[in-house]
Amino acid sequence: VAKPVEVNELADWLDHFASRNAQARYSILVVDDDPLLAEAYALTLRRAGMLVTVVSDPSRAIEALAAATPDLILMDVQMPEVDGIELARVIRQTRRHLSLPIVFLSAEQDTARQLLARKLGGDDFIPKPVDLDRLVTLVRLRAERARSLRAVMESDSLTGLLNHARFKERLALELERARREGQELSLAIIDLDHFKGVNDTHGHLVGDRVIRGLARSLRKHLRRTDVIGRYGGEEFAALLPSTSPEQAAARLDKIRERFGATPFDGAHGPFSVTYSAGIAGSLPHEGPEALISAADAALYAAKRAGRNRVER
Ligand code: GH3
Ligand code: MG
Ligand code: MG
Ligand code: MG
Repeated sequence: VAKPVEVNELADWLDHFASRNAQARYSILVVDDDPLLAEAYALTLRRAGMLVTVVSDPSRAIEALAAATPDLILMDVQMPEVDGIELARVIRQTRRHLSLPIVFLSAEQDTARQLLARKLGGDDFIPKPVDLDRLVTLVRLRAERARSLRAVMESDSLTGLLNHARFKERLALELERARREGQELSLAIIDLDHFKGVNDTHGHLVGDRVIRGLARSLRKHLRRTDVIGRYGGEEFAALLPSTSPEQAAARLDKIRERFGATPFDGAHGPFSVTYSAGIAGSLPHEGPEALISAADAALYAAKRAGRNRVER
């Protein structure tokens, strides 16, 4: 008999993000008017496994940020024409860059200026000349925390999965990638069966626990590269890259069996819940909407055929 689902979900998803972060390559934007220094920092960070973009002309930093959002900006303070502190202030005016860590590299001794730099958007000061070990450690810690924070902000608060908006963004990106690489991609939409009855019988708090239990099951039994979202109330979506609809259906069916055998503590003792799922595979000339519609139609067929099943 399987153990009841535990409730300590926050620790669970923070772990999940941490393990993702452990594998992540942080992308760093280095802004320093001295090209030799900038390259020295870049080399050090690249050796530590990070992806580094160097901008020696600070007026081009905004351009670089428009092209891609890095995990962190490492920036000189004293530069001709553009002042690093002023640049940080401008960067902070963009909503998307509100939580982007900005670390200053500076020989600035004036504590009033240092304070101003923090006030206008800087997160840290690394004194020049820079201790390169310290640079790597600080950049990594800052980038890691910023990523975790962003992941939590973009996730559904009940389950820690991607929220609806973020899932759809990822769907568009992954479809694009699959097309470029000539790979298959499958979408599953998963809906709990007779969930209204679960709430009515056991109450909403128990219902919430079931929703978290399914989130946990999906995370545990899908691959790390699969993308999972809470699509609606008791509805989930999973994106399986490099997976045919047949393979995706087989996988969701195995998870369905396990999940359906998982007991939850109910008002009158243990009970279990089932789900239905619809699967669709991407077609070369169709966009995200067509894929969602096809998976939805398959889900509807699974419901009509009696629930507790996976259709494609
Ligand atoms: P079906 O098998 O056809 O899917 O039946 P169902 O009862 O699951 O479907 P329906 O869409 O009629 O009901 C979904 C229910 O899910 C209604 C709503 O109260 C419940 N629900 C939605 N979001 C949450 C949530 O966050 N927590 C809880 N506890 N219940 C939720
Ligand atoms: Mg300088
Ligand atoms: Mg339902
Ligand atoms: Mg539903």
